[in-house]
Amino acid sequence: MNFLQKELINTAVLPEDPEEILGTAERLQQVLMMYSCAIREVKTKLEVLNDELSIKNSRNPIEFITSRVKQPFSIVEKLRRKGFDISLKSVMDNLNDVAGIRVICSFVDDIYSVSRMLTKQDDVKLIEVKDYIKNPKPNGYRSLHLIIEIPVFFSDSKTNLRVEVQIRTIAMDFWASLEHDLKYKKEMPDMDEIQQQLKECADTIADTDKRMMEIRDRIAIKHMEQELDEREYAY
Ligand code: 0O2
Repeated sequence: MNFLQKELINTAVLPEDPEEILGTAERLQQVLMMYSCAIREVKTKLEVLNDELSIKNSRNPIEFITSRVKQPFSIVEKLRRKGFDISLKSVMDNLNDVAGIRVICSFVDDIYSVSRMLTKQDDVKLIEVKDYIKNPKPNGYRSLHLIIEIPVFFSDSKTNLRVEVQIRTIAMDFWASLEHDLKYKKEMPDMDEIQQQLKECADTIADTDKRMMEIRDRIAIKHMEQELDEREYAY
């Protein structure tokens, strides 16, 4: 029995009957493999966009990309929490974030450019947008969330799979990583004060992200002016 099978038994995805265990574990392994292929496809799309834009604009809009396939115990926990059946069909029908990709951009306007360019591709179907940048969460969380669906071609079939894409700046990502740690520290006595400080940091980060774009644009204008001057001088 491998690690995945043990984990599935512990989380009750697998049936009690040992005869059925292998079949279900194999099917789950196959489903998770399909989601990991979907991630690879979306990552390739993002990398292509980044390469093209880096030549066009002489800078990379994407700093880095991370991804994960949701762990079986998190899948089961989410199905339970949302009141859905615990089955493979239910995973594919009801969960949008089994495949997750996080795209970290340099500037806020890069977030929207990347999102536009990805979702206008004709094999990408946009299912849902949550814009936590225009509408931050009360705790200060900012990020653009997209649920997209893409076709993935296997040996004898095509499957449409959903992928959650979270796009944010480096600073927003830094904030979210620290804030995420709070999730597991509910019993801290000074929780309110920490949450207040995190909210203030989120607002400062939003202001800094905005100012960084303004500075970038001023530098770009200066470059253009210098180039024009040099050309005039050359004539
Ligand atoms: P983890 O551990 O990162 O996977 P839904 O997916 O729509 O059913 P929800 O919560 O409405 O559920 O979706 P939403 O708001 O799009 O958030 C999904 C993910 O965004 C979360 O996944 C987090 O990764 C991230 N996120 C959302 N809100 C916050 C926040 O306030 N702080 C931080 N740090 N991250 C946030 P999971 O599954 O909750 O967690």
